[in-house]
Amino acid sequence: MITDDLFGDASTQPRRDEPLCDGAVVLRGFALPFEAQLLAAIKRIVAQAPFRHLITPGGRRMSVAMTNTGPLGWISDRHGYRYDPCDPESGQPWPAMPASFLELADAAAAHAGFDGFVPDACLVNRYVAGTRLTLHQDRDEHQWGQPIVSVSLGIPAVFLFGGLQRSDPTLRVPLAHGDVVVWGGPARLNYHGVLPLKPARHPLLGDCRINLTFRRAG
Ligand code: MD3
Ligand code: FE
Repeated sequence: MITDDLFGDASTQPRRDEPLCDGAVVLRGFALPFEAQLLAAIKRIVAQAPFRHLITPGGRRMSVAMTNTGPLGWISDRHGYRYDPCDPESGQPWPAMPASFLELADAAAAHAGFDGFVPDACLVNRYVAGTRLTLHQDRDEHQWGQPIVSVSLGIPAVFLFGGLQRSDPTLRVPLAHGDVVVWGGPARLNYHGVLPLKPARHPLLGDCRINLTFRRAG
């Protein structure tokens, strides 16, 4: 891949694909060419729909701060989890999905063998030191035939990838700035989570990690 040398850190960490299991692949550094556009777009989204800590149906405040972009946004409150076209904080539609987001999600899905991925929801998760995401399944989307594309930006995290039962053993996958994971087919309903983040600093994102999760929800 002749583009490897064009992207700073990527020249010491060449782009490579790491299959995790049947249907899941890590694309190291795949988002780096989109970095500037993604960060500018995230600023615009957050100005319109600020990060907030959602409450779980059990009444707990999530340690991850979230917002959304696209026709549908994932929300949680005391009534349960669901996708909604409007931000409950403002009553307004979620900010429109930026073109750079759609381009990256489509390119990553196609690279992993899923042609024609058109996400209608992008959950934007913000982590700081200590933030974690406990093991869970993503079951709120009806389109289980469509992949999920996840983009990691900022400080590193360790992703936990389990099986179809919560008690199955988990694989630990370190994810760095620019890494993209495409989850499809058989891996779509596997339990997964994120270990508590260690304090760190990233030159562009400071003390946080931002994860974009693209889905077909409607
Ligand atoms: C594997 N987010 O928002 S993204 C989530 O880093 C979520 O913010 C994590 O889990 C994060 O629901 C992980 C990667 C991911 C997303 C969905 C999956 C992995 C997945 C669905 C099935 C299997
Ligand atoms: Fe998830």
